[in-house]
Amino acid sequence: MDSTCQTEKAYKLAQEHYAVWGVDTEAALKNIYQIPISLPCWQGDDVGGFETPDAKLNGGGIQATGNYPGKARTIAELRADLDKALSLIPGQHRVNLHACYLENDNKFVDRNEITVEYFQSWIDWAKSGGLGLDFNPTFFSHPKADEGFTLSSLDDNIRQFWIEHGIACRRIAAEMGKQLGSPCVCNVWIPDGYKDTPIDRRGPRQRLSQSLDTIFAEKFSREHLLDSVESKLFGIGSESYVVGSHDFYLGYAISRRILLCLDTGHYHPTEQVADKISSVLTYLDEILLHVSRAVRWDSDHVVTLSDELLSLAEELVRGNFLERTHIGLDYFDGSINRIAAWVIGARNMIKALLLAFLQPLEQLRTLESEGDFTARLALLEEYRTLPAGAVWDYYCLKHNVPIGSAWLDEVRAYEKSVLARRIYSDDSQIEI
Ligand code: RNT
Ligand code: ZN
Repeated sequence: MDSTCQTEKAYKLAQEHYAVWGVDTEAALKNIYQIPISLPCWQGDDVGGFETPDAKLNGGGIQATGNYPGKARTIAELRADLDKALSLIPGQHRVNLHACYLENDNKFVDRNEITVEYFQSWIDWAKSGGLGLDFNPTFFSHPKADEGFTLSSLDDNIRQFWIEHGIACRRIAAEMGKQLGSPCVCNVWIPDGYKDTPIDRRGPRQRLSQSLDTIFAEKFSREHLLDSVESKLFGIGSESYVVGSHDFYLGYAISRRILLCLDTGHYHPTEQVADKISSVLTYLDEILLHVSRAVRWDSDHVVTLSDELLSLAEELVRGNFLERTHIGLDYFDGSINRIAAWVIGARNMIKALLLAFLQPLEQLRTLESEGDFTARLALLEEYRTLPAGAVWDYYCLKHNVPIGSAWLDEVRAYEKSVLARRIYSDDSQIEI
């Protein structure tokens, strides 16, 4: 029996198995196909960007570590790498760009002067690949962010510069959404904060609120642009105080009717983003998720199929929140093959959603409303070992992407024929 036949046969058995529990596997597969995942372009080059020939991540309280060979050196390489990754991920997805990934033909243009022209090639590429685009202003890796403050800076000139950047980015994002016929989520994350205990916690937050209001003053159609703000607990060098905290942005997003971005690495280790969703969506129309994996700190490790990821997906499915949630991945690991990093994280996100859709929700809801918590727990635990893998394999087969770990062979082949030929002048990577 060939492998296609085997996959189909295993799926049929799984389908029957799930039907006994009242779960329709076909419906689950249809559902997950509707959910785009936004891939972080910055996983492809360790958050370097292409603003200058030697651009690299600098400051911002975040850090990409690892020196795995093959990092994209140009926008063309980054797109080729993304194309490769996307070909190994079932479904239709999106790419999340940062402003520092502009195409400026080696003529430096500062952040407050960028326009959509510098992103037209990205839009054209996305259009030809049937992809959506999301966007982020870049408030780090810039001399005007070196003091650790941007939109909340005491210095009027610095604040004004970053306000102009925010305004420029929203215009770009709106145009991306317009040209691609799918709203672009433009997410504001700033690194502002203090290493040590501040005297004035209030001033920076007031300035941030005012700066944001100025940035968001221009109105765009929600069919083109969705504004979002992202909080954080702490960063490297902002351990004691972060201006854009969770409480700050929760209040801001609710009062301004914009999206709140919940990054799974930005909370206390025992806090669960899954538990926050039903609270924030009581008051907000939509949210953005930055699905990440924090290991001891906001380390932005590749997303794995962890209990945390599963409960996040379960919450989205159980609460019927998917239509109001934009899912983006946010990590950057330079210590492994970067294309594999995209593929692993995205496939895990989709798998988690599939697992959530394969749960016997009606039955579980009934048990809960009847107060039968014993059966609720028993079923949930029995459910963990049902043959979801066969359903997942069939989904991959149906959407023409490699089944099981076969995708890794393709990444290895690409590594040999493409990545290994990339030579780095600054010796930052080992030549292979
Ligand atoms: C930083 C935030 C932010 C960044 C990206 C690169 O802690 O999570 O979303 O990861 O903008
Ligand atoms: Zn994030």
